[in-house]
Amino acid sequence: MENLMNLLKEQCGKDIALCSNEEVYRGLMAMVQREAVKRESNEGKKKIYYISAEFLIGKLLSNNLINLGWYDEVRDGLAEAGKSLGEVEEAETEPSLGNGGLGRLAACFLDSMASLGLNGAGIGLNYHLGLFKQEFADRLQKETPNPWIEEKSWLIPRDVSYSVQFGNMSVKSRLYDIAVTGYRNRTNWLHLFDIESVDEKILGEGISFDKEDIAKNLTLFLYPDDSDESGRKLRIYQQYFMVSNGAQLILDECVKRGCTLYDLPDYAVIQINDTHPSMVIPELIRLLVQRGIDFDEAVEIVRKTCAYTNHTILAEALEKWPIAYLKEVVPQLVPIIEILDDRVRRQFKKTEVAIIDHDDLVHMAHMDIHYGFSVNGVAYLHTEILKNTELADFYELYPEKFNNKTNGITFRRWLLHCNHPLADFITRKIGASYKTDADLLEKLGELTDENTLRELLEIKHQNKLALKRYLKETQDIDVDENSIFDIQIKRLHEYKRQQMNALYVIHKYLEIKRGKIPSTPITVIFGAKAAPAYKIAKDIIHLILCLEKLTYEDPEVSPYLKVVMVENYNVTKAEKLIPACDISQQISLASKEASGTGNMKFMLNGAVTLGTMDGANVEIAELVGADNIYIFGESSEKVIGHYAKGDYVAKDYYEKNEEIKEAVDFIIGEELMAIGHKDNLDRLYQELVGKDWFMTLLDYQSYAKAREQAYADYEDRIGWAKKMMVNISKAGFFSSDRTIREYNRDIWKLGD
Ligand code: 26Q
Repeated sequence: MENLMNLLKEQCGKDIALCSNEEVYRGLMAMVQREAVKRESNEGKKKIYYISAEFLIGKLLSNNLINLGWYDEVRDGLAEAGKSLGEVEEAETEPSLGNGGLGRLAACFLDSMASLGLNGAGIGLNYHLGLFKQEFADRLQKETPNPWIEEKSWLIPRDVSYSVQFGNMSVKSRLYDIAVTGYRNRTNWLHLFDIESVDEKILGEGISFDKEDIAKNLTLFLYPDDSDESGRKLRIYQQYFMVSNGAQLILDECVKRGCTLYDLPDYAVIQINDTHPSMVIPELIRLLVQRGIDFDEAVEIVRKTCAYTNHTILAEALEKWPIAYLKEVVPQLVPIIEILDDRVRRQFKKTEVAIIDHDDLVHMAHMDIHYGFSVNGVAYLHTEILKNTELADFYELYPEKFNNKTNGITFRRWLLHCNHPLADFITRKIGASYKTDADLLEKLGELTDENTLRELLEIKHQNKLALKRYLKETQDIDVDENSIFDIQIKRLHEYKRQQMNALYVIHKYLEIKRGKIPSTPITVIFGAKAAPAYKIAKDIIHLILCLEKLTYEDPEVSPYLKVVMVENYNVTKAEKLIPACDISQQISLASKEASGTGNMKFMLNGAVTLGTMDGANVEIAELVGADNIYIFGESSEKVIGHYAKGDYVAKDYYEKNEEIKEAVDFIIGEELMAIGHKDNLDRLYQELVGKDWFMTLLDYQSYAKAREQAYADYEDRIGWAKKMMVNISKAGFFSSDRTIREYNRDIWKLGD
């Protein structure tokens, strides 16, 4: 006990009781970093490089304390000095180096790689401002910059620098490292590349900036708005900067470990996280040729080194770059891509599998599939859809390359750190071994006695109280801890159908106004950022914020139904929301959500899922059984059929169902018009009735029915606690340790 606190005192240069929370935070950060470096390792011949444009790592202090085994000692020592670790954590800024699921997955994977002792590293970019900060003004989303790098930060500057050549200039990079401590294990590194000339002074109003001035803006933001040409080109600059640095670093490291470059696949495996880093393929070929290797041989070396993960089947997210942009930004890659395309065209007749299409667009995913050795989806259903529908032409050519790796989450952050009461409860009941062997959670399934179930309910209640206090402090919102906490937190996208949740809220509101009172009050919580140029997504946020005001300020309604929209939803907020959730909303249009990972976090923390048969919900349903999940909506096959036939007509559902019509009409009714903006509400109404591309109305009726059933079942508290316990006990499968073991077993093959 004395030891760590003495070190901290030394570090801070005075008694802890006299330090500010910021001083304590910086002292602990320095101690963690020193220890992390001591535990550094780079053993083993072969190394996995996880290259990704996003690493949504969240705050790092507590997670590191847990992984180093220091947490309890530091928390208790601080308490003795009159300090609270929780308050010290507040001093840390959250790096927002990701948009959502894909970036958070990369962060969970780094944690698991280090915790399993794998020789691995992450490679990405050091965005100074990351993703925008969301503020609400006039019930609309407003974007502002989100600086996170302070004078003392988790970034460790290194003496590593590479030169990166673009069409019109060359830049010099600078490497920064963030330690990734393994849980009771060694340290790996997250390598983030940057340039020195980035200049925050080019910021204009909100998050606007001069997109043309690449030397000053290259790593200023997590890829910005790509709704215009200069935004799209900046994205290519960022991607090439990332992969060129990454490829140079990988080759240097491998050569240092004894690689001749001909045997590169024995020294390195590169996991390409979605298509954002796909240019690593032509870049590596270019560098190998530059270092004297014959072109054909270079292609084969790269093919054996690179593996691709697909995270989406949404057409707009599958990157296709105009060759003209590439000629301007990365001219040295274009002849290589043309040869790669030419070879594909000679070998295969189907033009659909070409890399460069007839509109001169370069299909990044096609390049990955032809010139990598593995293609994986991120949940069982998603991989099946890739094989049978989306990438069927490729599956026919290379069945052996396709494999599934169902996503996972790190239990260190998403249970041990975010939900101490539940983690302690589990330890009391089944011992601590589940912390390294998540499958042991199964043992909880045997605990069906009423006392234990009541303990579980009490933990949930305490977590709800904690969230209530947090919402009061941060947004001055009052919620009832005895209400049902019904939560949907994720990026705002039409396919995720926050609008369907909102329509149900309208329906409930109208019922209450007509005198039908819910047995238990309901708090519907949303958290979501919308892409700055995504109009309908922003309209949906507007609708939710209008419903927040409507329910909150109406004394006939607010005791029974409240809508809350959490501002600036991020990892830190997720950590507060998830432990307090009763019902986890996972309601995407079947076939569209590749996996989802929030669904897993909620389940692990004792929420019950209300969801469609989409993404990893399918596997959750299989594991917990029909009694412990609320499934509704049309199947992915039927949905894919509707798209193929083009036979879905939203208006038919609107006209035929009174409940739907009433809720949709309410969007442009006088109550909301008095609160909100006509433009936004009109546009949303038109979209729902006239288009509804993601088929909200198709599933509304079965959604409302399933949700009612969940609310009715909630009344039986012991019955509900049983469902919670089953969910927690079956969550072991979704540990990212399991996922990473599978990646290693089937793709990376690092050996021991
Ligand atoms: C593409 C082109 C231009 C601009 C931006 C993009 C872009 C940016 C981010 C495309 C996709 C993303 C992020 C995708 C993402 O987060 N996908 C999610 O990945 C999770 C981890 O596998 C899954 O659980 C989610 O289902 C999936 O939506």
